[in-house]
Amino acid sequence: MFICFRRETMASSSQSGYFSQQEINKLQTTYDQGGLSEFATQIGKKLNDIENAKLNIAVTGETGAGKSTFINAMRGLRGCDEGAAKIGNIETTMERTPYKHPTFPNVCFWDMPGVGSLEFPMNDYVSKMEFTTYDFFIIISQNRFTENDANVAKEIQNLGKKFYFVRSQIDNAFSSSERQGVYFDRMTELDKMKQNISCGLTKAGISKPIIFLISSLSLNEFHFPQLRETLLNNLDKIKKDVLLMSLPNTTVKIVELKRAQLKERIWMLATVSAAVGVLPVPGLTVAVNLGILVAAIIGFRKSLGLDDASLQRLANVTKKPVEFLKAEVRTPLMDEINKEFVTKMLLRPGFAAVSAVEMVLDPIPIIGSIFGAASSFAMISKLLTDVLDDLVENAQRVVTVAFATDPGHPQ
Ligand SMILES: Nc1nc2c(ncn2[C@@H]2O[C@H](COP(=O)(O)OP(=O)(O)O)[C@@H](O)[C@H]2O)c(=O)[nH]1
Ligand SMILES: [Mg+2]
Repeated sequence: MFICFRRETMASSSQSGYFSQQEINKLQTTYDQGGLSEFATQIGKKLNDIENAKLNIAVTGETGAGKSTFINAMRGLRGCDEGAAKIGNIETTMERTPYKHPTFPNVCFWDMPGVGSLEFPMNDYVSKMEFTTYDFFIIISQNRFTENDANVAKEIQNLGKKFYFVRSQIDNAFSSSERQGVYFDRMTELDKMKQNISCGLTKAGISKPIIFLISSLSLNEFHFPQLRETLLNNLDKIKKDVLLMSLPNTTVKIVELKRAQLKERIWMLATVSAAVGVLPVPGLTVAVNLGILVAAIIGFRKSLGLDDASLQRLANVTKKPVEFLKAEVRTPLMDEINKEFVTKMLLRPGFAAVSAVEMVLDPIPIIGSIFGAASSFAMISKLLTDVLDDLVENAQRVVTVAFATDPGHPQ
């Protein structure tokens, strides 16, 4: 059901994390002086900023540490997939290699040669690897972190940038103990190992190192979920948005986070769609920019990993037949989305009856006074909210089946 109205979900969209208080105040002045058109132009600029924001992530560590495997995991790829970083490759290059996200090319992971394999000193490393250009750094090791790792961290620290220590291949450490009949509580053991690493790094001069112990082959185990959460929470609003949308849907929680973030964009999309170059649409009582709506819906679908390529990648990584995942996608929103389709949705019986009581018109204070309840803005907000909720329901089902371990679902 996608044309069912949910009051509580509308209410939660009445926030505006993308704008600072100062920007919100400025928007009021913009509207007072330039009217709706200028106001909508400013909102459109913010949407463009979100769309075009880039995220550059540096991944460094010695050969064999697990850099390539990690870079693939973060992009939902296996080592054998097109565009994947080669696994087990003995580095001969002194260059950094960019690996773009397959769906969101604005997200780029940079595979850097380990410092230990270099002929040039640390200062040169910092400039050759263009340290100033990254949003944050991941320093990977499959074992203890070395003096080189600590030195790299200090350089990053000097630049005032964020870095995270990732001890990879932790599954190997556990399985070899378990094979020898040594069983322990995983979380307690992980804490102990983390404590050890932390002591070592502190001795090497890194205060309060942030450490995660992960397996790049198990995206929901060990510290991988915490790592994702920390990376997201340490970014500013727009970059957080960029990273979040690029994350493979490995948990229901990730899909839920995506919903919350996309919901915050709805009032902005509704503003530009109700105000920028609108033409009357036959049969509709309000004027809307259908092109913007079509693009928004396709964007939602992509962010929620429901496009064919993303479903195929998820099937590959979880070793499930892709048909299995596709069977969970049951919505007309996966058919061709075009202007006719969106018009039909807006013309559904009862759809236009959005009352002022139901509709939250104040994502930022000024919105309520610009648009009335029976406006294009109200209708578009409702439409996009319904669409988003429907797509999220489908994405939730997909992730549940993809990571199900019960015998009814082949592994
Ligand atoms: N079991 C396991 N193996 C891993 C993991 N990460 C990397 N590997 C393996 O470790 C080896 C080196 O990994 P690679 O990503 O090529 O390291 P790089 O040289 O730092 O890029 C390969 O054989 C990988 O399959 C992991 O998290 N778990
Ligand atoms: Mg590699």
